[in-house]
Amino acid sequence: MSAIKTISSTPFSDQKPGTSGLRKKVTVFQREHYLENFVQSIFDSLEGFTGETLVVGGDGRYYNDVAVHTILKMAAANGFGRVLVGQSGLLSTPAASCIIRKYNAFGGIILSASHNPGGPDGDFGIKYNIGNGGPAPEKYTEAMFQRSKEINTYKILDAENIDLNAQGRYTLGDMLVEVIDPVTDYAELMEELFDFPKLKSMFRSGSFSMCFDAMHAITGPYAKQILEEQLGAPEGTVINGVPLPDFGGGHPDPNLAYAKELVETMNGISAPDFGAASDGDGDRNMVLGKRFFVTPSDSLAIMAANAHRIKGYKKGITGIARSMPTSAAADRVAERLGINSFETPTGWKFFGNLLDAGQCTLCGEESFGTGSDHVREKDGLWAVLFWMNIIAERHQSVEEIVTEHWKSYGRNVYSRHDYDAVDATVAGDIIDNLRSRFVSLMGHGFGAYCIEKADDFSYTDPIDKSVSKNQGIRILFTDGSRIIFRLSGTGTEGATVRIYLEKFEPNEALQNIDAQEALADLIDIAEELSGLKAKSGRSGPTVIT
Ligand code: G16
Repeated sequence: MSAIKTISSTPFSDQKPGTSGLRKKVTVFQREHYLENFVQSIFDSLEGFTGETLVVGGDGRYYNDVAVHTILKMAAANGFGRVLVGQSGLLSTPAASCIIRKYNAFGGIILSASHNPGGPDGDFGIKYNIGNGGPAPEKYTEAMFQRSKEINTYKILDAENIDLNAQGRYTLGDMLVEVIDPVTDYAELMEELFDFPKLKSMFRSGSFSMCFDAMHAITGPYAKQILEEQLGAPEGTVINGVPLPDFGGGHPDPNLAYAKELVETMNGISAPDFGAASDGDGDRNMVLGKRFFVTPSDSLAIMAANAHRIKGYKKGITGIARSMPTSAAADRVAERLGINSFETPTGWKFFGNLLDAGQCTLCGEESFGTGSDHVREKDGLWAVLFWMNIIAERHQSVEEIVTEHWKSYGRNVYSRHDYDAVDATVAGDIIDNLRSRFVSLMGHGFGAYCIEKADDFSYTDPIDKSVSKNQGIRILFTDGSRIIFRLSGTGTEGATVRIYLEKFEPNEALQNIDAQEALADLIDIAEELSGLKAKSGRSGPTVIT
């Protein structure tokens, strides 16, 4: 009989969850009691889970295995009845969401720092998802933070580690542990939503080729099974398909800067028809055509405009939600379809209530995230299959699909400039300074541009009426162009300042212009307003997407 031990510890002051859970350097999580304190703070903030089911899994990054064993023993000591855990402790974020929903679990703990680098000197993260499968809303994360500041003991079972490498049923104290295949449930859901026979015949006929870059992260096994085994894509379609604890030394963020191998392939002379990548935990996606990049904002709009062609969405979509910094391209589609459109703060947790209430079907963010009501997380491979399905239905190239969309709706030219690891005080001062000038900025002209309004985005959730303030500085121009300044909530080093730039181009003749060129004036205005380069001593952004 294993004993439950109560261990004394002292609180840490820095366990405040950010945009998506608690993310810190691995070395921080390795501090004595650090992980345990936070896990106990999660459990102490929840009610009514005795005997219930918890889902546990992570993206396989360094420290995943250690953390999973600790969480299992703490779940047993705290009274959970059953844990479903992915084999080897692996679950992609969307798969975890799918499994929580499918098996009516009480909630889930996902171990990931998403797109942040991994390894002993990299990042680690932990987040709690509620019973709808989605990230815990702010009232939960705030309760966890408050608890973490006062916690002085945690409970853990004194037991041997169970073997997570073999599927099967085990017991830990009174708790049942089921080690499950991480891919099966997710793959079944994808087959319900998309026309697998059609995708299969597209590969079989040789009329379609693709490259999927799993970036040595969690989607490797998912993409290999679904694309290569189930849909018959040639072996080698999935590159970097073996998950590694340090992502092979790479930065598992599917964007033009970090998905280098894929970008080179898609820019080559013999580029396949379609390119895609997903991130560390499998919830982000990047979509590319031959020598053609689809911005995540456009991707959401195009998916919405084509949803009626896709098996799982034929009945129609009720609405589209996007995060505030995401371009307004999706709003134009919602308007034409006569359906709801929502503008929420950054963070997938803000979509949960809208999805649960049936107010929207598709959601998306400029940060390479798209998803729907099939789970309550953004979903990388789902978005890739959605695009493949659009291509199968329309028999057009990615570029043709995007440019036709622009022709029909106009183009929201868009770009994001990131300044990573800026001194946190400097970054905070820049934001405070902008905030203090809202009134004087209104009516201010910069060449052809005139500021109509400047504010700090605030959101009232239409369902539970909760209010989230200070969600990003918006500089809105009279012609509909926007510059947004925001501090990232997912970085672990200094502050990451994000500048989001957007301009609407209705004129077809001007739509094929390079985004940086089209946005050059707004880029200059952003510097004039913020003095970011001058104050941070940087010559330019770390990453442009
Ligand atoms: C997380 C959130 C997203 C958010 C993104 C960027 O993504 O789930 O909703 O858009 O962070 O946040 P920030 O701009 O604050 O860094 P992920 O993929 O890291 O879980």
